[in-house]
Amino acid sequence: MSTASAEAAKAAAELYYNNFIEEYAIYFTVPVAILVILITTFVYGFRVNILDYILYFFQDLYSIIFIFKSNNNKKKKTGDINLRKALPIANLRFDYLTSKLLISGIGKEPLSVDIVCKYELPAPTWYSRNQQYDCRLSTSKNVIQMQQNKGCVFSDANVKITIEFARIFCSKTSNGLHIFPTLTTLTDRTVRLIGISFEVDLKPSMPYRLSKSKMFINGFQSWSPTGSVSCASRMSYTLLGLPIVSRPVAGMIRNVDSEYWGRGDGLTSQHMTAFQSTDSKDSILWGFTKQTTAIGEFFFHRNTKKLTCTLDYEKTLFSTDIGMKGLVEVKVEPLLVMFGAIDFLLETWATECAPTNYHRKLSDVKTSVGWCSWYKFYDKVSQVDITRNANFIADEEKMKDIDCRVVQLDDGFQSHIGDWLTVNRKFPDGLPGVARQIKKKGMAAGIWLAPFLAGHGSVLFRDRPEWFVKDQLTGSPLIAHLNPDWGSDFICYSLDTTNPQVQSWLKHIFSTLVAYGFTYFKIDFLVAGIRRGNRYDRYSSRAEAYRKGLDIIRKAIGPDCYLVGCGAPLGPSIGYFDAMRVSSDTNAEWNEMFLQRILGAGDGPPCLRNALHFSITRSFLHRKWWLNDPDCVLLPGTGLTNEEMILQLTVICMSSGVVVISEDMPSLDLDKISLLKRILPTSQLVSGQPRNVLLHRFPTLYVCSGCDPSQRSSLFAFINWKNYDVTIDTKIDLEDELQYLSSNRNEKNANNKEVVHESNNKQDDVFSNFFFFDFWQERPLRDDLILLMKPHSSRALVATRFDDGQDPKLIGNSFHLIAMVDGRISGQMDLKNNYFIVNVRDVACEVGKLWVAMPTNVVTDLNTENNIKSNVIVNVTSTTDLKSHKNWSVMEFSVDATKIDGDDGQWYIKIQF
Ligand code: 9PG
Repeated sequence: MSTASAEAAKAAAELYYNNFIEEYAIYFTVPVAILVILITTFVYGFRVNILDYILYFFQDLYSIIFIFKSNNNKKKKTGDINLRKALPIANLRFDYLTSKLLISGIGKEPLSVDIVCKYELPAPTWYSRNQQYDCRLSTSKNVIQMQQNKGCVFSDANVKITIEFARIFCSKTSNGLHIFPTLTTLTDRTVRLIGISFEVDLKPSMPYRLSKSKMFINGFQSWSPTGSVSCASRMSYTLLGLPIVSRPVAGMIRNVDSEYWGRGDGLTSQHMTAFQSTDSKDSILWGFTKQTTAIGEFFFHRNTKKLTCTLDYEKTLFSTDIGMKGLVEVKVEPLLVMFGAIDFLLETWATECAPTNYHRKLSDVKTSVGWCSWYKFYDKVSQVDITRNANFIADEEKMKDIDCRVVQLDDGFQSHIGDWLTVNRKFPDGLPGVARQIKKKGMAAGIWLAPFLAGHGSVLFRDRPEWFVKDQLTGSPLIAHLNPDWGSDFICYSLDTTNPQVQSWLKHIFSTLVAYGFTYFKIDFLVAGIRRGNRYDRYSSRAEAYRKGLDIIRKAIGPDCYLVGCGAPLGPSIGYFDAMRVSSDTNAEWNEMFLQRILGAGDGPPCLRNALHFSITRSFLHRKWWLNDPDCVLLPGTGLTNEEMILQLTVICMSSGVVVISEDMPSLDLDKISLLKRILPTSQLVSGQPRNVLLHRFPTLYVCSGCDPSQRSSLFAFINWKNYDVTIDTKIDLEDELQYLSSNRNEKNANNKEVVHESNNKQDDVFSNFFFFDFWQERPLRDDLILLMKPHSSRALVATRFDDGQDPKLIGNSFHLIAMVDGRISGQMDLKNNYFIVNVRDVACEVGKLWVAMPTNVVTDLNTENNIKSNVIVNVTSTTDLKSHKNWSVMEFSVDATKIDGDDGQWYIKIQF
C-alpha cells in the first residue's frame, strides 16, 4: 500500500468517526446494546471476545441506518447519489446476521461478498483421488478474528485467509476500498491452490432491468475487444457459437483457459470491470491491482446478478517440503472497488496497478517514430525491402522532419517459428546484415519475434519436444495457436518458460540478437507463454511462468533496449515493457473481412475500426504501465477514405503513444507525408481520454485537456463511427467540459502574478468564453458548432479560453494537432513590453499557418511590416471579423520555417503593439 493511500485511509477514518458520532449517536441506547449482546452471545457462543461484540453491534447498527437512510434518499430522488457532505465512508466488515462480508459506502447499497477458496490436497492413499475443496471461508463458523476498520480473518482446517483493507479516497464524488488478502496454509500437507474468488451480490445495487446497465469488458490481451456492453448481452463465441470449435483460434485472443470461457450465462472481463446504469453519471469499478502470481477475471452472472471476482492460481504450495505448519504465505492479488465517474476510476485503477520497480521512469521514455515492415510486406518481406526503406527514410529530404529513429523487421525473415537465428532465402546477409544496414543509416535496428511459440515444422520443436508446456488432458505438447500464414508451422506450441534449459535458450536468442546489433524488440504472440498446462516447475502458476519468461528476456537485452509487447496478456505484463500494443491489428480497410469475422472469436480481427476503437478504450493505460502502441499508421493510396485517414491520424496523435509507419516509403504519395507530419512528434505530456466510455460502446468524444491550468487550449475530437452521415450538436457534450475548463482556473500572467478566474455559472455564456478552431479544416468556427459528419470521420476542435480581457489569443494552427494543448505552440502577451509572442518548438511540420484573435480596433492599428518580427518567414494572409465574438477579428499568418535563424529548431513571431 502506498503512503498516499495510507494517509488517505487515515483521513477517511477520522472523517468516518466524526460523521458517525455526529449523525448516529442518538440511536445508541444502552438497552438495545445489552439486548443485542445477549442475543449474539446466545447465537454465536463465547468464541469471540465480548468487546468485539460491542463493535459488531455498532457496525450492524451503522449499516441498518445506512440502508434506512439510502432507502429514504431513493424515495426522494432516483439516479445519482447526492448525499449531504462527502459520500459515506467505505467500510468492510463481517455481518453475522447474513453470514457474509459486507462492503458498505460504495454506491447506494451495501454489497455482500463471499470468499471462496478452491484447493486440493494430495490423495491420502494411492488408490484414492486428490481431495478437492471448494470452501466458502467467509462464514460465521470460520471467523476467527475481526478488527474494526482493519479487516478480519477466516479459516477452515487447512487454510487461513486474512482480509485487510484501506480506504483509498473519499470525496463528494468518489470513494474506494482496497482489499489486501493473505492466504496461509495450516496443514503440513502439500496444498495445490486452484483459485480464490470474491462472489459479490449486485442485485441490491442493480434493481432495474439488465438492459439498463452497462458493463465495461476489458479484453485479455493486446488484440482483445475492450469496451462497454449491455449487461443483457451475450459473449460472442463465433464458429457457430460453439466455444469448443472456436477454442484453437480464440486461444490467441481470449482467456480460453479460464473456467468461464464459453459460458453462455454471463459476461467475462479480465483484470477489471465496471458497471453503470444508463441514467447515472457514476459507476462502480472492480479491479485486481496486481497480476504477478494469479490471473484476475470477472464474471457477471446474468440470471443471478452476481459478480465473481476470481483469481486463477493453479499453483502448488509446498508446505510438506518445509515440514512446518502454516509457513506458506501467499500475498493474494489485492482487489480494488471504487465508486465515481468512470474516467477517474479507470485512471486511478491503472495508477494503483502501475509498476513500482520498473527499471526506468516511464515519464522519461520518449515517444519515437519508427517504421515496420508488416502491414505493407507481410511475410513476403525481403532484405531488399528493408534496405530500400531504410535508405529512403535516412536520405530523402522530405523524410528528415519525420525523425524516424527505428526500422523494424517484422514476421517473414525466419526459417521457422522458433528458429529465430536462421533466416530464409530472402535474407542473404542474415540478421547481422539487416542490423548492419539499418545502423549504417543512423537508425536503431528493430526485430519481431514470437519468443514463447514454436511451429510444428521448426528444428526447435523437432529436437526439443520436452521443452513445451503439456496439455493437461493428453500429456502431449499443448497446441497454443493455429496460424494459416505460417505454412508448415500452422500448428504452434507453447514453450515452457519454467524449464531451465528453455530459460538458457531464451537468453541465448536475445543476447545473440543484441550482439547482432538489434536494440528494439517487438515480442509477439506472448499469450502463448501463459496458457494453462503442465510445466516443468509445478510450484509456478501460469502467470509466474509467463513473467519468468519476460524477466529473462528483459535481463538478456538489458535496460536500454526498447521492448514492445504484442499479443500479450496485459495485466501480467506490467513492469517489463517500454511500449505495448493495446489494440487489434490495423488494416487498410475500415471493417474486418467477413471470413475473419466468423473465424475469429468475437470482434477483434484486423481492421482500422477495431484498432482505433480499442486504442481509445484503453487510453487510460498510457504512461501508467507503458507507452500505448495504437498499431501502425497506414498511408495507403487506396483502401481508406480521406475521412478514415484523418480519423486514424487524430486518434493515433491523441493517444500520444508510439507512432510506427508501415508503408513502402519510396513509393508513397508525398502529400501523405505532409499530412503525417501534422501529428509528429506525439506529445510527451498530454494524452486523450474518451468520454462516457461506459454509456457508449463507441465513444463519440475523445478529449485532450491542457497539461496545466495555465494552458489555454484543449482538444475535442468528435467521431462518427457510423456508416452514414451524422449531425452532432457538439454543444451538448461541450457544455460540461467547457464549464469545467472555465471554472476556478488559476494561472500566471506574463508578469508572473496569479490570475484567478471566477467560475462562470451562467451556462449560456460558457461558449462565448472560448474560441473554437477546426484543425483539419483549418478554420476558426463561428456559431457552427453543429457538425455534419461523414461516415467514419472525425472533427478535431481546438477550444481556447478567452476569458481575460482584451489581450490577443492564439486560437489555431495548422502545424500540429496537439501542440497548442501541451505548450509546444503557445501565445503569450508581454504586458511590460507590449508585444504578443507566439513560440513554436518540437513540431515536424515546417510550413503552415497560425491564427491569432485580437480586438478589431487593435488589428486596424497594426502596421504589419514593422510590427511583426520573427526568425522565420511570416506573412499576414487575411484578417476577418469573428462572428462568434463581437468586435474581435482573426489574423491569419502564413509561416515558412524551413530556414530558421538559430539552430535549436525553435521559432517565434512577435507582434508589437
Ligand atoms: C506478424 C503479425 C504482426 C502484427 C501482430 C500479429 O490470429 N492470427 O492468426 C494472428 C495473426 C497475426 C497477428 C495476430 C493474430 O498479428 O499484431 O503486428 O506483427 O503478428 O505475424
